[in-house]
Amino acid sequence: MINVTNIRKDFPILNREVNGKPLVYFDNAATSQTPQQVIDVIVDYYSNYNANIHRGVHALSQEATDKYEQARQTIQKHFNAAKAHEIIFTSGTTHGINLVANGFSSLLKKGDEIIVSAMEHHSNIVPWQMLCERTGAILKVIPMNLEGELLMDVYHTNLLSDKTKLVFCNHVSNALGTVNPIKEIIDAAHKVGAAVLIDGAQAAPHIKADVQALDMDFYVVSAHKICGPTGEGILYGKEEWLNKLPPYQGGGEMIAEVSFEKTTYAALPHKFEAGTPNICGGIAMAAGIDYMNAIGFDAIASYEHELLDYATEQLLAIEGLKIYGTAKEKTAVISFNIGVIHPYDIGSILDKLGVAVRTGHHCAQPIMDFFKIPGTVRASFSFYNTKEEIDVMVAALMRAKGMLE
Ligand code: 7TS
Repeated sequence: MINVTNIRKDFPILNREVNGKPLVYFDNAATSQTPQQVIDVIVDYYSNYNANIHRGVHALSQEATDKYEQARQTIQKHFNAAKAHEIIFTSGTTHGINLVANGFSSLLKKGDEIIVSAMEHHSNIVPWQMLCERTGAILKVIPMNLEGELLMDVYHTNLLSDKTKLVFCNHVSNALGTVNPIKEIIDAAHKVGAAVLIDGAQAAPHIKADVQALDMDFYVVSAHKICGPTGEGILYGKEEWLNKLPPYQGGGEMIAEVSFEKTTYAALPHKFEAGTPNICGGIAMAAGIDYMNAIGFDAIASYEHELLDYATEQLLAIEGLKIYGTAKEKTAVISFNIGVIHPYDIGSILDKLGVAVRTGHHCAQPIMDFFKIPGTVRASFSFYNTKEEIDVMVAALMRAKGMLE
């Protein structure tokens, strides 16, 4: 059970006002807020042991290195990776995807096929298109239905073949909230010998994924959606795949020996961690995960579903409101429009009333094209939100509708 009153005390930002109104923060799918426990970890790092890692013999460097490597282990345990060195620190989901896409440049040839889903964030489309341009590989798309569910029959029957080398799919769609059947996607891809990258950016705030049970080849996550800082994230990769991929960036940290004749690379995970990393970011990412685990992901999921059901019912009572993304399996994300009112106009009025929602195409233009709309208003909930806040949003929407219709 979630004690939301107590939890809200951990988030200083939730006390602030916006345009003279108490903040109602419903843009959690873009970035979650940060609890005091994580802010304290960041302050502690810069106040007490800020130093570069893996290279100094002095005390601060040792301390920072130990905390950074402990953070890797916390993240390893959270996602149940077999080995700590299968966790590569990145600057976020986008970085992780680009790292893998770049690595596959040397493993693909003309005519090989890559499959993506129809409901991807741009960061899980564009790097693969660039990979296709470099290699001559062909991009194929798993279509979806009007509920926002993937047409798995088409995937199994028409798309997968022995030409398929890679499959990419998000675990949860950022624009629709759909939870995709990733185990089925992964198992079928493995039958034809293809590798699978799952984009966990939107799943990580709601679902604790077990990378071994799901048999993932790659999983990518951003810290800033799970109570951690921006500019930080991880790529999980199976050891055998990470060993097969060439390094992404060259520089310090990622080498074993350097000479002008020949350079050899460091072992995992350092092979993919060139340069001074976001040390504090990695430590704070683990602190965010610890914070969420202390509440418990089962409790988080069941409370957020309560919010989702409540908000869905309240919103559908508004005349002319249409929800996009009505899959059976959803996280607490609701994308909607009211009549033909432009989502941006609704978002602007909501902002004046203290309610933060996201408007636009949510970096998922193909989804908007599919529904033939310019964008949506998206309200996304977290475990620190309340039904009272949903009531505030609904009242604000009624006002916006009255003004704009
Ligand atoms: N993949 C998905 C499914 C996402 O939702 C996002 C960010 C990314 C990748 C990229 O993550 P980044 O941390 O590297 O930027 N999604 C959103 C969003 O829905 N609104 O703002 C950012």
